[in-house]
Amino acid sequence: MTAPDPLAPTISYAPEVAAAKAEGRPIVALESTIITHGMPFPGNLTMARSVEAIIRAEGAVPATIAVIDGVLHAGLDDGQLKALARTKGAMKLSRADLAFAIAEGKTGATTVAATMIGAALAGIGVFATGGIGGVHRNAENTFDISADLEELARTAVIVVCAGAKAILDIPKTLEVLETRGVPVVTLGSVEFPAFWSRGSGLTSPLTLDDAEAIARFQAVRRTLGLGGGVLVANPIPEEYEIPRETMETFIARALGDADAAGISGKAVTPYLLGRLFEITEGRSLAANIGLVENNARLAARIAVAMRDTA
Ligand code: PSU
Ligand code: MN
Repeated sequence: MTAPDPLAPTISYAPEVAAAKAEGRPIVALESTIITHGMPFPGNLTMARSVEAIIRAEGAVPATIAVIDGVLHAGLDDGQLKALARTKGAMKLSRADLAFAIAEGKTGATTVAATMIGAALAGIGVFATGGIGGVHRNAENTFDISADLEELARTAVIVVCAGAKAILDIPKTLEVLETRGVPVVTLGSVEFPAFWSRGSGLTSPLTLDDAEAIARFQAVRRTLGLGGGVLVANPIPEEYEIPRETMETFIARALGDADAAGISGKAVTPYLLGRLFEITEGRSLAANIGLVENNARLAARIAVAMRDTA
């Protein structure tokens, strides 16, 4: 037996994901930071299980990406999902530290950026999440711009989200995506959505009306050798929507609290998300779960359609 080659990235596939890969069936990647740092327990576990069930019901296979004790996983069993949902100690992994967690045998949850990397290594072209990281408000002073945006520019994975949270500077986020050549496509609306709200007041750079059109678009991008991802924005279902003006006052409070507490770096996004769940007394959590489920359904349909356009 030779020692494992540290330069060969090894992925541990869940049996269901390995079978889907072997048979060429559609697969949807899911991130794990939303579980460990994006939602409180037990809502995070409810969400993780229900999105997996939705993806299966659409005829695709879910593959939650995470690093557990130094092993990069594509697909977690229910015990692993439960342990991740309860843990307080997981690292939050992006491009900068994904390899560190593997090299050092750590457990870490993958952000949008690191999940895209894991998905691409695993040959998975679609990924569903809630919201992406972006340009933070006051970024002109803090330089706080999520590595998610750079990853969208370099890694060929379609990311389905519900737009960007208004804790971010949404116009600047769209500007950076445009500069980096990342297509932003809103499903069925000319307005870019703002996570809890169906609208942001900003025009979506592009609009498409169904999963098949999104799959075709990425196929043409691939043919042209363009590389990089596509950001698909799927507006929150009306039944879960929280009006923009209502959220804005809550966001202002959360931002003020973050400032007063001196929160910076990687801690900013998780802190703001946690404060908002507290301030809205769970209303934003129900909305968050509803929109992730909606995104999982669309991502599964895109994965099915991509198999047909491949
Ligand atoms: N926005 C959300 N929910 C989340 C996140 C962002 O509405 O859970 C998580 C995602 O994992 C995203 C990460 O990739 O936060 C971005 O963190 P940062 O801003 O530190 O790059
Ligand atoms: Mn940041």
